[in-house]
Amino acid sequence: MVNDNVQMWTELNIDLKSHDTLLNALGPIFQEVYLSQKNRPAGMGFYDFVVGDIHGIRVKELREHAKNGGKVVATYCVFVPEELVWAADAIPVGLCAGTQFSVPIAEEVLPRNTCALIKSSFGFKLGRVCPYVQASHLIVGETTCDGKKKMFEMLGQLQPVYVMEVPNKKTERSRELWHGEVLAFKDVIEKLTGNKITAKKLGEAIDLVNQRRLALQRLYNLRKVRPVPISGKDALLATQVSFYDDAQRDTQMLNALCDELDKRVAAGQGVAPKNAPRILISGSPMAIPNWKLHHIIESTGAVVVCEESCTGTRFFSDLVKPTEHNLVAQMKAIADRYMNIHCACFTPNDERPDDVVRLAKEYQADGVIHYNLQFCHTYANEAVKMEKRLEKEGIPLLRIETDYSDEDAGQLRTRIEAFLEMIKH
Ligand code: BJ8
Repeated sequence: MVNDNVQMWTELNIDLKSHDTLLNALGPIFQEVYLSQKNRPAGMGFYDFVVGDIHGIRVKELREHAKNGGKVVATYCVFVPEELVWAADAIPVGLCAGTQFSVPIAEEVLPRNTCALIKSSFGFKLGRVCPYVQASHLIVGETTCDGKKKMFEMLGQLQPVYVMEVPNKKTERSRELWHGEVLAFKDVIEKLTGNKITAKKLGEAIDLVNQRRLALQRLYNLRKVRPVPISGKDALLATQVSFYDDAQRDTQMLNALCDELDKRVAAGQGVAPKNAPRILISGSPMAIPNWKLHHIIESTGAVVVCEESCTGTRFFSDLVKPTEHNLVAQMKAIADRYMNIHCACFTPNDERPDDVVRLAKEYQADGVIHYNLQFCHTYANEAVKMEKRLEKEGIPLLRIETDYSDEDAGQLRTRIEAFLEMIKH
């Protein structure tokens, strides 16, 4: 199996030496952050297996698909409508970009004062250490922020890239622009795959992705309970894996996990004491293996109960509304659903603070931690508004600005401990 993988990685033009260093570093981190947790649901065994074989079986499945003439489409943002990819019998893969490992590689080309997510993703390609990037036939970018826009231009010199234009406002005109972008994306995918997207195929794809969203909603609803039956770290991992696992299998595994959590809830069994401080995290996405903030928070005795982020509620809260099986209605329903993601790239984006207030109440959060990747100006600016809004609502907020390195871990721990002390009283 290991030799099979090495052969596969070689065929994908992976830098084996560097890749070994990456995988060897992941094992001990996963042991410390995940496997050391007590009282984990048995259903997390699947996710442990997925991480333990992170560049193995799933990449093999993608390769098999490609050998049979299928295409793999890589994405970085939850704005890219994956339904269209599935409907053309291609496989979408959300790329990770959550590790410090690839940041210095990217810094050889990109300005250092760029957000870690952008540097990490570019470094994966430049350093040839990610088999998912290497296995993809097309990378789909978007115009959500300036750093990404410019990075995609450079990425396009190394691999085929297509960029979707995400509008910056939520006006009628912007909605029309976005609808046009979704239609254009359909053409791009049809051309890439040679497959026509029919109403029947699109209907099936909408259902496939909606089912996974419903399973994630179910998981998150279980986190509203006190005591909470699953740690924030485990829930985050399950969400992160949803970005690249097979959607049908992922839905099954999520529902199996939720069945187990239902029993825990019925038995009043939690992963943390009933009175453990409950934290809602709001802000930038946390791509695998970015578990830094959750690990710090949960090792102080608090528990993360919700993430208002694109590796959280923004990923699955809205479904594509069911429509008649005709392409015009389906494409409109898809465009409408994706325009409803309250990313900080929009101006204004007043719905996001509303969401955070609502979620804090629903999840019985004792406090909110606003998580901002350094050099991400859109979220940094929204933090100011968020602070004012939450103050009005009497919800304590701590603003954190960080990157993927561990250099500030001690300082973050001290600040988080002080925040938890404050909200306990
Ligand atoms: S829909 S949040 S996944 S763009 S890369 S904006 S952190 S400076 S990731 Fe995002 Fe789509 Fe919006 Fe969600 Fe800031 Fe970094 Fe830009 Fe980032």
